[in-house]
Amino acid sequence: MINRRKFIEKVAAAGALSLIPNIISARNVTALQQSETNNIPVIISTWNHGIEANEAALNVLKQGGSIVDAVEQGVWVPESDPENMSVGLGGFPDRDGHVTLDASIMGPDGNAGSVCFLEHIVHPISVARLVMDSTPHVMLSGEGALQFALVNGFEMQNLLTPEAKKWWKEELNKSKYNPKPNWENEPNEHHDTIGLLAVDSNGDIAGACTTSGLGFKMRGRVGDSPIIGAGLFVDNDVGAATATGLGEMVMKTLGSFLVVEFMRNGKTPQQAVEEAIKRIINKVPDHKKYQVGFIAVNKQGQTGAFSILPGFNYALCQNGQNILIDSNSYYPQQR
Ligand code: SD4
Repeated sequence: MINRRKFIEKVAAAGALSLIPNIISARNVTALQQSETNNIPVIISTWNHGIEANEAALNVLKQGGSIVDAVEQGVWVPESDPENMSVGLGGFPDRDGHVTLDASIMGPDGNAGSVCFLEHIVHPISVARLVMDSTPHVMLSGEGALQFALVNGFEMQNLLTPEAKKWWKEELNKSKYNPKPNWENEPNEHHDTIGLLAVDSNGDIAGACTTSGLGFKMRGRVGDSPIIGAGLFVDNDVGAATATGLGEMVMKTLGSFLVVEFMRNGKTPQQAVEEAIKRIINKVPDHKKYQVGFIAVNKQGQTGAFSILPGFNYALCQNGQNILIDSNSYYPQQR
């Protein structure tokens, strides 16, 4: 994972000064949002890499692209970054050394597409989009998803970078085939899925979520990210939510759908994500050892973020600023 210091150094070294994030704590965000009268367009996404993804999504909107183009092209950025070890190229492999990808996308018309257990394709989000746009289905998996991608002109590529391979070999040496390696000690490591949500100036909403999933997972394991309602959910009447962290806990509570339903019933995005985290706390006995974070946005452009453990951050692009924010968490300290 690229930690925050490394990330800032990288961005600064690239001379991309406009991308250097202001890092602020979640407490200041409420004041920042309340002082604004117009909250849309807004783009919100998970983790450090969200800054560059938001920037790319915003550029699409500025150039008159659709909200679905914006979320898709936003998450392309971490998908094609070999240094990002949780998404697309360079993603952590499973315990057999294969990089297997999950992705999902939803648009304002309520349509959805996803792929899971997809190998060899750098941009699974675009395959998910094609499933959404050009098939009567919502989800394609594994070999079928790859076949569909190849028929439609996607090219196969080796996604296992030397660095990820080295990591895998080290894990092989030290692990006892635990599919959740080290998470008890490092709950924010080995997972940096990007979930990106956007609302355009018409109030139309879309979302995208893409990941290589849990590093060193069992072969064939699929997480929450490609499951509509778990890793991502969009309802154009209400808002959208996406999740990061241990997908098993999100799947057991259908987290993103839950967040949107809380918003439908009148909660703000912040109240909604906090309730969804509390649901996991109440329902999943093992929850203290593992991280889950949600971000959410409603049709008015209000946002929310919350996690089980500290260490989760997200990027918020709104009102001319693109800032990295530390999320509040249920437990103030790592358990
Ligand atoms: C998964 N939720 O496959 C994903 C992993 C993740 O940040 O979010 N990492 O369980």
